[in-house]
Amino acid sequence: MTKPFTEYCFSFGPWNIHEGTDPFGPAVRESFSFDEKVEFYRDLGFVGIQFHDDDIVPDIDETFNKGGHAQLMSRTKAVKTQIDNHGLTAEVVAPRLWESPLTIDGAYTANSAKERQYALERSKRCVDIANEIGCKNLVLWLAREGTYIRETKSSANAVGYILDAINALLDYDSEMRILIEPKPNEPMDMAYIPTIGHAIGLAYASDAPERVGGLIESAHAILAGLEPSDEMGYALYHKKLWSVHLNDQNGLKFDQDKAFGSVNLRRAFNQVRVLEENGYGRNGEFVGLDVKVMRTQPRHISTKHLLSSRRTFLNLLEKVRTFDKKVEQEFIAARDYEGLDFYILQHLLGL
Ligand code: XUL
Ligand code: MN
Repeated sequence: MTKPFTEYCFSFGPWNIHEGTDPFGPAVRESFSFDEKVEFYRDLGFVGIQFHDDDIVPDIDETFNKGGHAQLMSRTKAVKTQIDNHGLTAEVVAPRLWESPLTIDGAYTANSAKERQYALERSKRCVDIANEIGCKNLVLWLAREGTYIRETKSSANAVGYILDAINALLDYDSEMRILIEPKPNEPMDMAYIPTIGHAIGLAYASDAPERVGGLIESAHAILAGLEPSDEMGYALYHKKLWSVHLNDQNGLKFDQDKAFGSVNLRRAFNQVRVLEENGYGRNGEFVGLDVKVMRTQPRHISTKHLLSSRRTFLNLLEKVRTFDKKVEQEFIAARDYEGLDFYILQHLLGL
Protein backbone atom coordinates (compact mmCIF):
# COMPACT_ATOMS: atom_id res chain seq x y z
CA MET A 1 0.00 0.00 0.00
CA THR A 2 1.45 3.38 -0.97
CA LYS A 3 1.92 5.98 1.74
CA PRO A 4 -1.16 8.20 2.16
CA PHE A 5 -0.87 11.33 0.15
CA THR A 6 -2.06 14.38 1.98
CA GLU A 7 -1.98 17.34 -0.30
CA TYR A 8 -4.02 17.39 -3.49
CA CYS A 9 -3.72 20.56 -5.57
CA PHE A 10 -6.94 21.91 -7.07
CA SER A 11 -7.54 23.89 -10.26
CA PHE A 12 -10.41 25.47 -12.17
CA GLY A 13 -10.77 27.64 -15.25
CA PRO A 14 -11.84 31.29 -15.33
CA TRP A 15 -14.90 30.24 -17.36
CA ASN A 16 -16.20 28.39 -14.30
CA ILE A 17 -17.16 31.77 -12.85
CA HIS A 18 -19.66 32.98 -15.42
CA GLU A 19 -22.69 35.10 -16.14
CA GLY A 20 -25.35 32.42 -16.49
CA THR A 21 -25.97 32.68 -20.23
CA ASP A 22 -27.65 29.59 -21.68
CA PRO A 23 -28.98 28.82 -25.19
CA PHE A 24 -32.37 30.20 -24.14
CA GLY A 25 -31.47 33.31 -22.21
CA PRO A 26 -28.91 36.02 -21.76
CA ALA A 27 -26.51 36.74 -18.93
CA VAL A 28 -28.11 37.15 -15.51
CA ARG A 29 -25.04 38.33 -13.59
CA GLU A 30 -22.45 41.01 -14.25
CA SER A 31 -19.08 39.55 -15.26
CA PHE A 32 -16.15 39.37 -12.92
CA SER A 33 -13.04 40.57 -14.72
CA PHE A 34 -10.03 38.26 -15.03
CA ASP A 35 -8.24 40.43 -12.45
CA GLU A 36 -11.08 39.86 -9.99
CA LYS A 37 -11.18 36.12 -10.66
CA VAL A 38 -7.46 35.77 -10.00
CA GLU A 39 -8.09 37.21 -6.54
CA PHE A 40 -10.62 34.44 -5.77
CA TYR A 41 -8.43 31.39 -6.36
CA ARG A 42 -6.47 31.14 -3.12
CA ASP A 43 -9.44 32.05 -0.93
CA LEU A 44 -11.44 29.28 -2.52
CA GLY A 45 -8.60 26.79 -1.88
CA PHE A 46 -7.24 26.57 -5.44
CA VAL A 47 -3.66 26.96 -6.68
CA GLY A 48 -3.94 25.99 -10.36
CA ILE A 49 -5.52 27.83 -13.26
CA GLN A 50 -6.86 26.02 -16.31
CA PHE A 51 -6.46 28.40 -19.21
CA HIS A 52 -7.68 28.72 -22.73
CA ASP A 53 -5.30 30.69 -24.96
CA ASP A 54 -7.77 33.58 -25.11
CA ASP A 55 -8.30 33.61 -21.34
CA ILE A 56 -4.69 34.81 -21.36
CA VAL A 57 -4.82 36.94 -24.51
CA PRO A 58 -8.38 38.18 -25.08
CA ASP A 59 -9.36 38.60 -28.75
CA ILE A 60 -6.35 36.51 -29.61
CA ASP A 61 -6.78 36.46 -33.40
CA GLU A 62 -7.27 40.24 -33.66
CA THR A 63 -4.38 40.83 -31.27
CA PHE A 64 -2.15 38.59 -33.37
CA ASN A 65 -3.25 40.17 -36.64
CA LYS A 66 -2.56 43.68 -35.32
CA GLY A 67 0.41 43.23 -32.98
CA GLY A 68 1.93 39.96 -34.15
CA HIS A 69 3.63 37.37 -32.00
CA ALA A 70 5.35 39.99 -29.83
CA GLN A 71 1.98 41.30 -28.67
CA LEU A 72 0.81 37.79 -27.68
CA MET A 73 3.99 37.27 -25.70
CA SER A 74 3.90 40.60 -23.91
CA ARG A 75 0.31 40.09 -22.76
CA THR A 76 1.22 36.54 -21.65
CA LYS A 77 4.21 37.84 -19.67
CA ALA A 78 1.94 40.29 -17.85
CA VAL A 79 -0.49 37.48 -16.90
CA LYS A 80 2.43 35.33 -15.77
CA THR A 81 3.60 38.07 -13.40
CA GLN A 82 0.05 38.53 -12.15
CA ILE A 83 -0.48 34.83 -11.35
CA ASP A 84 3.02 34.50 -9.86
CA ASN A 85 2.18 37.35 -7.52
CA HIS A 86 -0.81 35.35 -6.30
CA GLY A 87 1.16 32.14 -5.89
CA LEU A 88 -0.80 30.50 -8.71
CA THR A 89 0.32 28.10 -11.46
CA ALA A 90 -0.97 27.62 -14.99
CA GLU A 91 -1.96 23.93 -14.92
CA VAL A 92 -2.90 23.70 -18.60
CA VAL A 93 -3.45 25.87 -21.65
CA ALA A 94 -5.95 24.88 -24.38
CA PRO A 95 -6.43 26.46 -27.80
CA ARG A 96 -10.06 27.59 -28.03
CA LEU A 97 -10.60 26.21 -31.50
CA TRP A 98 -14.38 26.29 -31.56
CA GLU A 99 -15.35 29.96 -31.72
CA SER A 100 -13.64 31.30 -34.84
CA PRO A 101 -15.60 31.62 -38.11
CA LEU A 102 -12.73 29.53 -39.51
CA THR A 103 -13.68 26.48 -37.40
CA ILE A 104 -17.40 26.26 -38.16
CA ASP A 105 -16.85 22.99 -40.03
CA GLY A 106 -14.25 21.70 -37.57
CA ALA A 107 -10.67 22.68 -36.78
CA TYR A 108 -8.12 19.93 -37.51
CA THR A 109 -10.82 17.98 -39.38
CA ALA A 110 -12.38 20.83 -41.39
CA ASN A 111 -12.95 19.96 -45.02
CA SER A 112 -11.10 23.12 -46.09
CA ALA A 113 -7.29 22.93 -46.06
CA LYS A 114 -7.11 26.66 -45.25
CA GLU A 115 -9.24 26.16 -42.16
CA ARG A 116 -7.18 23.18 -41.02
CA GLN A 117 -4.11 25.35 -41.44
CA TYR A 118 -5.62 28.08 -39.26
CA ALA A 119 -6.34 25.50 -36.52
CA LEU A 120 -2.76 24.27 -36.54
CA GLU A 121 -1.24 27.74 -36.54
CA ARG A 122 -3.47 28.85 -33.68
CA SER A 123 -2.49 25.71 -31.76
CA LYS A 124 1.20 26.49 -32.26
CA ARG A 125 0.64 29.99 -30.94
CA CYS A 126 -1.05 28.37 -27.96
CA VAL A 127 2.11 26.29 -27.38
CA ASP A 128 4.15 29.52 -27.38
CA ILE A 129 1.73 31.06 -24.88
CA ALA A 130 1.93 27.94 -22.69
CA ASN A 131 5.74 28.14 -22.67
CA GLU A 132 5.69 31.83 -21.84
CA ILE A 133 3.37 31.22 -18.90
CA GLY A 134 5.50 28.34 -17.64
CA CYS A 135 3.21 25.45 -18.55
CA LYS A 136 4.04 22.19 -20.35
CA ASN A 137 0.49 20.84 -20.62
CA LEU A 138 -1.51 21.56 -23.74
CA VAL A 139 -5.14 20.43 -23.49
CA LEU A 140 -7.01 19.54 -26.67
CA TRP A 141 -10.75 19.43 -26.24
CA LEU A 142 -11.64 18.47 -29.81
CA ALA A 143 -14.91 20.39 -29.75
CA ARG A 144 -15.79 20.54 -33.43
CA GLU A 145 -13.92 17.46 -34.61
CA GLY A 146 -17.03 15.52 -35.51
CA THR A 147 -20.16 15.77 -37.60
CA TYR A 148 -23.81 16.79 -37.54
CA ILE A 149 -24.48 14.31 -40.32
CA ARG A 150 -22.09 11.47 -41.09
CA GLU A 151 -21.88 12.02 -44.83
CA THR A 152 -20.04 15.36 -44.69
CA LYS A 153 -16.66 13.91 -43.74
CA SER A 154 -14.67 10.70 -43.84
CA SER A 155 -14.26 9.41 -40.28
CA ALA A 156 -11.10 7.51 -41.24
CA ASN A 157 -9.50 10.61 -42.79
CA ALA A 158 -10.56 12.66 -39.77
CA VAL A 159 -8.56 10.45 -37.42
CA GLY A 160 -5.55 10.98 -39.67
CA TYR A 161 -6.03 14.74 -39.65
CA ILE A 162 -6.20 14.81 -35.85
CA LEU A 163 -3.09 12.66 -35.61
CA ASP A 164 -1.25 14.87 -38.13
CA ALA A 165 -2.04 17.92 -35.99
CA ILE A 166 -0.90 16.17 -32.81
CA ASN A 167 2.35 15.10 -34.48
CA ALA A 168 2.95 18.61 -35.81
CA LEU A 169 2.53 20.00 -32.27
CA LEU A 170 4.80 17.35 -30.74
CA ASP A 171 7.41 18.26 -33.34
CA TYR A 172 6.95 22.00 -32.78
CA ASP A 173 7.93 21.69 -29.12
CA SER A 174 9.89 18.70 -27.88
CA GLU A 175 8.87 19.20 -24.24
CA MET A 176 5.16 20.00 -24.47
CA ARG A 177 2.73 17.27 -23.41
CA ILE A 178 -0.67 16.95 -25.06
CA LEU A 179 -3.71 16.04 -22.94
CA ILE A 180 -6.68 14.98 -25.04
CA GLU A 181 -10.03 15.69 -23.33
CA PRO A 182 -12.59 13.36 -24.92
CA LYS A 183 -16.29 14.16 -25.16
CA PRO A 184 -18.88 12.22 -27.18
CA ASN A 185 -21.18 15.04 -28.29
CA GLU A 186 -22.01 18.74 -27.90
CA PRO A 187 -21.45 20.91 -29.79
CA MET A 188 -21.35 18.16 -32.45
CA ASP A 189 -23.93 15.42 -32.85
CA MET A 190 -21.09 12.88 -32.86
CA ALA A 191 -17.45 13.50 -31.98
CA TYR A 192 -14.56 11.52 -33.46
CA ILE A 193 -12.74 11.11 -30.13
CA PRO A 194 -15.57 10.33 -27.70
CA THR A 195 -13.83 8.35 -24.95
CA ILE A 196 -10.47 7.99 -23.23
CA GLY A 197 -9.89 4.73 -25.10
CA HIS A 198 -10.02 6.66 -28.38
CA ALA A 199 -7.68 9.30 -26.96
CA ILE A 200 -5.16 6.74 -25.76
CA GLY A 201 -5.29 5.00 -29.14
CA LEU A 202 -4.20 8.29 -30.70
CA ALA A 203 -1.47 8.66 -28.07
CA TYR A 204 0.08 5.31 -28.95
CA ALA A 205 -0.22 6.02 -32.67
CA SER A 206 1.53 9.39 -32.30
CA ASP A 207 5.21 10.15 -32.91
CA ALA A 208 5.86 10.61 -29.15
CA PRO A 209 3.47 8.37 -27.16
CA GLU A 210 5.14 9.34 -23.88
CA ARG A 211 4.00 12.94 -24.39
CA VAL A 212 0.37 12.29 -25.29
CA GLY A 213 -2.12 11.45 -22.58
CA GLY A 214 -5.60 12.28 -21.41
CA LEU A 215 -7.81 14.46 -19.29
CA ILE A 216 -11.06 12.86 -18.18
CA GLU A 217 -14.13 14.93 -17.40
CA SER A 218 -16.75 13.09 -15.33
CA ALA A 219 -19.71 14.52 -17.27
CA HIS A 220 -18.17 13.65 -20.64
CA ALA A 221 -17.76 10.01 -19.61
CA ILE A 222 -21.34 9.91 -18.33
CA LEU A 223 -22.60 11.41 -21.61
CA ALA A 224 -20.84 8.54 -23.38
CA GLY A 225 -22.83 6.14 -21.18
CA LEU A 226 -19.68 5.16 -19.29
CA GLU A 227 -18.62 5.01 -15.66
CA PRO A 228 -16.14 7.86 -15.02
CA SER A 229 -14.13 5.96 -12.41
CA ASP A 230 -13.59 3.05 -14.83
CA GLU A 231 -12.55 5.48 -17.56
CA MET A 232 -10.07 6.94 -15.07
CA GLY A 233 -8.84 3.47 -14.14
CA TYR A 234 -8.23 2.70 -17.81
CA ALA A 235 -6.10 5.82 -18.24
CA LEU A 236 -4.32 5.30 -14.91
CA TYR A 237 -3.29 1.80 -15.97
CA HIS A 238 -1.70 3.30 -19.08
CA LYS A 239 -0.07 6.06 -16.94
CA LYS A 240 -1.91 8.54 -19.09
CA LEU A 241 -4.27 10.25 -16.68
CA TRP A 242 -2.64 13.66 -16.52
CA SER A 243 -5.63 15.73 -15.44
CA VAL A 244 -9.31 15.43 -14.56
CA HIS A 245 -12.33 17.71 -14.76
CA LEU A 246 -14.49 16.54 -11.92
CA ASN A 247 -18.17 17.49 -12.04
CA ASP A 248 -21.53 15.73 -12.25
CA GLN A 249 -24.25 15.08 -14.80
CA ASN A 250 -27.91 14.16 -14.42
CA GLY A 251 -28.43 11.62 -17.20
CA LEU A 252 -28.12 11.97 -20.93
CA LYS A 253 -28.81 15.57 -21.84
CA PHE A 254 -26.71 18.68 -22.49
CA ASP A 255 -23.34 18.90 -20.73
CA GLN A 256 -24.43 20.16 -17.32
CA ASP A 257 -21.14 20.54 -15.43
CA LYS A 258 -22.95 20.24 -12.10
CA ALA A 259 -21.09 20.45 -8.80
CA PHE A 260 -19.01 17.33 -8.11
CA GLY A 261 -21.06 14.63 -6.37
CA SER A 262 -24.28 16.61 -6.55
CA VAL A 263 -26.16 14.01 -8.64
CA ASN A 264 -24.59 10.74 -7.58
CA LEU A 265 -22.46 10.74 -4.47
CA ARG A 266 -21.44 7.13 -4.82
CA ARG A 267 -20.23 7.68 -8.38
CA ALA A 268 -18.18 10.59 -7.04
CA PHE A 269 -16.85 8.39 -4.21
CA ASN A 270 -15.64 5.88 -6.78
CA GLN A 271 -13.80 8.58 -8.74
CA VAL A 272 -12.00 9.79 -5.63
CA ARG A 273 -11.29 6.16 -4.72
CA VAL A 274 -9.72 5.26 -8.06
CA LEU A 275 -7.59 8.41 -8.04
CA GLU A 276 -6.40 7.93 -4.46
CA GLU A 277 -5.74 4.22 -4.78
CA ASN A 278 -3.72 4.59 -7.97
CA GLY A 279 -1.39 7.35 -6.91
CA TYR A 280 -3.02 10.20 -8.81
CA GLY A 281 -1.50 13.55 -7.84
CA ARG A 282 1.85 12.13 -6.74
CA ASN A 283 3.51 13.34 -9.94
CA GLY A 284 2.05 16.82 -9.71
CA GLU A 285 -1.31 16.10 -11.39
CA PHE A 286 -4.01 18.54 -10.34
CA VAL A 287 -7.54 17.76 -9.24
CA GLY A 288 -9.26 19.94 -11.82
CA LEU A 289 -12.90 20.92 -11.64
CA ASP A 290 -15.05 21.98 -14.58
CA VAL A 291 -18.26 23.10 -12.91
CA LYS A 292 -20.96 25.62 -13.80
CA VAL A 293 -22.86 27.56 -11.19
CA MET A 294 -26.67 27.47 -11.45
CA ARG A 295 -28.25 30.28 -13.43
CA THR A 296 -30.33 31.20 -10.39
CA GLN A 297 -27.34 32.04 -8.20
CA PRO A 298 -26.88 35.69 -7.14
CA ARG A 299 -23.60 37.19 -8.33
CA HIS A 300 -21.97 37.74 -4.93
CA ILE A 301 -22.32 34.04 -4.12
CA SER A 302 -21.64 32.66 -7.59
CA THR A 303 -18.44 30.81 -6.62
CA LYS A 304 -20.10 28.40 -4.19
CA HIS A 305 -20.08 25.53 -6.71
CA LEU A 306 -16.27 25.64 -6.65
CA LEU A 307 -16.07 25.65 -2.89
CA SER A 308 -18.57 22.85 -2.52
CA SER A 309 -17.04 20.67 -5.25
CA ARG A 310 -13.62 20.90 -3.63
CA ARG A 311 -15.08 20.20 -0.19
CA THR A 312 -17.01 17.21 -1.54
CA PHE A 313 -13.78 15.83 -2.98
CA LEU A 314 -12.06 16.20 0.40
CA ASN A 315 -15.06 14.76 2.28
CA LEU A 316 -15.10 11.75 -0.03
CA LEU A 317 -11.33 11.40 0.33
CA GLU A 318 -11.93 11.01 4.04
CA LYS A 319 -14.54 8.33 3.24
CA VAL A 320 -12.04 6.50 1.00
CA ARG A 321 -9.37 6.63 3.69
CA THR A 322 -11.61 5.52 6.51
CA PHE A 323 -13.21 2.69 4.57
CA ASP A 324 -12.39 -0.56 6.32
CA LYS A 325 -10.43 -2.53 3.71
CA LYS A 326 -10.38 -5.60 5.90
CA VAL A 327 -14.16 -5.77 5.99
CA GLU A 328 -14.24 -5.09 2.26
CA GLN A 329 -11.91 -8.05 1.63
CA GLU A 330 -14.03 -10.30 3.83
CA PHE A 331 -17.14 -9.49 1.82
CA ILE A 332 -15.23 -10.07 -1.42
CA ALA A 333 -13.79 -13.40 -0.21
CA ALA A 334 -17.29 -14.58 0.74
CA ARG A 335 -18.60 -13.28 -2.62
CA ASP A 336 -21.15 -11.39 -0.52
CA TYR A 337 -21.45 -8.40 -2.85
CA GLU A 338 -24.91 -7.59 -1.48
CA GLY A 339 -23.32 -7.22 1.92
CA LEU A 340 -20.54 -5.04 0.52
CA ASP A 341 -23.05 -2.87 -1.35
CA PHE A 342 -24.96 -2.11 1.85
CA TYR A 343 -21.74 -1.64 3.83
CA ILE A 344 -20.66 1.07 1.36
CA LEU A 345 -24.01 2.85 1.65
CA GLN A 346 -23.79 2.77 5.45
CA HIS A 347 -20.26 4.15 5.27
CA LEU A 348 -21.26 6.97 2.91
CA LEU A 349 -24.15 7.85 5.22
CA GLY A 350 -21.80 7.91 8.20
CA LEU A 351 -23.66 5.05 9.91
C1 XUL B 1 -16.22 21.45 -22.73
C2 XUL B 1 -15.14 21.42 -21.78
C3 XUL B 1 -14.09 22.45 -21.99
C4 XUL B 1 -12.72 21.96 -21.75
C5 XUL B 1 -11.62 22.94 -21.95
O1 XUL B 1 -17.23 20.57 -22.47
O2 XUL B 1 -15.16 20.65 -20.86
O3 XUL B 1 -14.36 23.52 -21.16
O4 XUL B 1 -12.61 21.50 -20.43
O5 XUL B 1 -11.51 23.38 -23.23
MN1 MN C 1 -13.77 20.09 -19.30
